[in-house]
Amino acid sequence: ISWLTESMAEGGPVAVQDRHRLKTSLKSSEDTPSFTVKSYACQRRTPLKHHNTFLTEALEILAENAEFGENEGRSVAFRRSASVLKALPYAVRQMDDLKNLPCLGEHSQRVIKEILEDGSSREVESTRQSAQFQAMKALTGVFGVGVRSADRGFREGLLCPSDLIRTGQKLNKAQQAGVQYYDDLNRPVTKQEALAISQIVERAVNSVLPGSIITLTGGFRRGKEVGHDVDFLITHEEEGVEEGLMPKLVNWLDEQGFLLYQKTTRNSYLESKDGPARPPNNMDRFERCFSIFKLGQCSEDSSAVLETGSDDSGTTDNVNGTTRQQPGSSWRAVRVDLVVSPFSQFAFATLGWTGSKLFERELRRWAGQEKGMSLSSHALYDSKQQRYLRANSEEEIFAHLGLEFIPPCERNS
Ligand code: DCT
Ligand code: MG
Repeated sequence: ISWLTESMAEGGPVAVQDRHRLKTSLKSSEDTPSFTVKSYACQRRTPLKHHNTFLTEALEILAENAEFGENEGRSVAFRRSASVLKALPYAVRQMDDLKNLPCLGEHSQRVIKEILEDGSSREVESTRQSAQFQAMKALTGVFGVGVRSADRGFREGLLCPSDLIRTGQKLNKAQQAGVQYYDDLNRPVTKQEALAISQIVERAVNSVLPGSIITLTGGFRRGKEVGHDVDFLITHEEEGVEEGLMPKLVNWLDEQGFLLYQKTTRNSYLESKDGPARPPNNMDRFERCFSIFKLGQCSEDSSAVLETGSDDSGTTDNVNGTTRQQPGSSWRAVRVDLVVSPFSQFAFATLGWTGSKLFERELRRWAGQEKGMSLSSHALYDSKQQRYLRANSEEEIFAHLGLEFIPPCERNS
């Protein structure tokens, strides 16, 4: 579909202002390509840039608001609707364009209809402007503050991160770091910064366990230009030598002055012990380090990124009891997740850590509901055959699941 590739090549998601151009390229609903959309996100190709941003952003506000209210079912329903629209090779202009599409519930359709007819949805706009939504967004934007704590805070009258300090809330170490580096951590991490951090991580890993394999996962592996953090997965072909790697890695990084904060969790996954039962949160069983890196600022006119060593050259400023970095500082704080996986689980870990979150959720749902299998970031268990299915690559996992292989850049559901 050449017009699609053309508009993608021009760069940028197809936003509201591009709708007119798309309208003229597809004059009536008869011109809308007949296009079947599969109902699981893991059966679809979802590019990063698509044609319905004006609708998906609205639906995702409602999804986020449902998450703030801990209404998971409602949140997933809105996310699934948005995801279907992301996979369409055309911009939706009228309700007819939605005929035969899966996953579009009544509520989502009502919101879409209003946006198509009036340009915006009252429910979405009032949500966006509500004090509760804004406070929840600001408070959950603090590293270490989850929906529960944010909600408790809002009920006590807290509206923004500085209120956490002003009212003398008891904060754990993660939350203290979250408040301290709030501005930096809410500024998107660029690909250039992610690559600079990759170089540091490579240097660190290679000096503590030469021959290790390091993969950039998460949004950057899916082709995103920016992210909220940088995710790495580390392994070694010689099964077993990766044990104990994380503490050494963290030590190295810390000694070199790259870590502003870190918390490491041990690998608690044992196939023999855990069995096929899926852990409640499949992400938390690896040896994992949640960290905040201190990264030298990118200079604007060159691709070079200064690496900040142990000399403490960054300037800080104490504001309302929180330490804030001054604009123009020579370094910035960046969230980095490090995960170590045994080589035999590496394909599953790569698939599980590449995302998107919805794509992962749908893969697990597909495995369970359609195949009688249980998928995690560690393993795939076939309940009918009562055995684990081994895999050395993502392609093999898709094949076990009876799915067409979807490359990372098309997992942006
Ligand atoms: N993941 C998941 N389920 C979760 C959390 C994470 O399946 N509840 C997986 C999918 C993505 C990967 O872990 C990394 O998580 P994030 O960094 O939160 O997501 P991201 O896609 O990398 O987004 P961003 O670009 O904002 O970092
Ligand atoms: Mg990420």
